[in-house]
Amino acid sequence: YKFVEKKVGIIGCPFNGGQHRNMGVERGPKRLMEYGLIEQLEELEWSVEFDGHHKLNELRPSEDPNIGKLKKPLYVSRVAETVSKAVESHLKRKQVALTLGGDHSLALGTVSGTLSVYPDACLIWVDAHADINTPETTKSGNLHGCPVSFLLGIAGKVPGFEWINKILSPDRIVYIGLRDVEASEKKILKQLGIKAFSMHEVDKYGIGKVVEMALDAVNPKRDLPIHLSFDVDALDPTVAPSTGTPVRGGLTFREGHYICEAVHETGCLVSVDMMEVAIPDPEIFPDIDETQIFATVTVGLSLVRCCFGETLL
Ligand code: EXY
Ligand code: MN
Ligand code: MN
Ligand code: MN
Repeated sequence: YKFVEKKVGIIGCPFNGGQHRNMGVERGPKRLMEYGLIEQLEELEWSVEFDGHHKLNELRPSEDPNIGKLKKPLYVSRVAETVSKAVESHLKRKQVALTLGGDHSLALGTVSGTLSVYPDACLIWVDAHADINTPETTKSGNLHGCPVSFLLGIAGKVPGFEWINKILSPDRIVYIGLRDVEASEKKILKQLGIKAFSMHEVDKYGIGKVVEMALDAVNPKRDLPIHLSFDVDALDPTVAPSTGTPVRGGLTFREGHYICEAVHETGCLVSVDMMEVAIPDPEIFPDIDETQIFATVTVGLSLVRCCFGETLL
């Protein structure tokens, strides 16, 4: 490993404030841990540190009015700042930071934390969505659709978010798996010249070539630290049905795993997010059953294991 020792710090983030569906993304981290994540990483000979799930609901302000369209801006910003410090502290101890979500607004914190320890890190964002709306372009007002714009410094000033000062350059981010990108977001991607491999490119070139091109774009010499932000909704809903915003036509089981295996092989991985695993209440979402939840949690775990060196042979 080029930057870390064989140690991982797990940051459990039961949080749903960046979105409005009541689907239970805040229960993802606990379930991932209950299914044996620590043991699985230890089996791969990692030394694991886990100091319990963060009590993020305690950071919920009593008043949190919308700012423009943005919903729960203060809650999201406080949580992300806390998460950023947690990631930073694990990275400073030469651990890989592994953050379990929770909704993807958490990446405001995880990526900021990574950049504060590794300012030249690059970001691989695996998602059905680009999550690059700005406070001006967002229609939903959900901050899990906006983290990338804040990280790039194109969000403008929003009260509460002043702490975000580590800015990611547009040539250090690459997307894989996109298929539900708003017109406003397409415009931003174009304007900034951001490299993105949608499902169209995955179909055209195959995942092997796409990952190689993605790495060549942001990390040509394979000498920069990598932050991998994996939104489980990048996978096809037949593979990962239990997530807040599923979109048809996604990555297969193997394509998702290939990404994690190839990123692991670079030896550059310093920070991983596994986000948007949802555990819905059967009363509210009767269409999602235990089998689908099981499939989603176990695929999340096996993606993580591949990031930490699990191989097929
Ligand atoms: N683009 C939509 C929005 O801004 O609300 C949908 C975003 C979904 C985000 C999910 C987590 O990746
Ligand atoms: Mn910790
Ligand atoms: Mn996302
Ligand atoms: Mn998504």
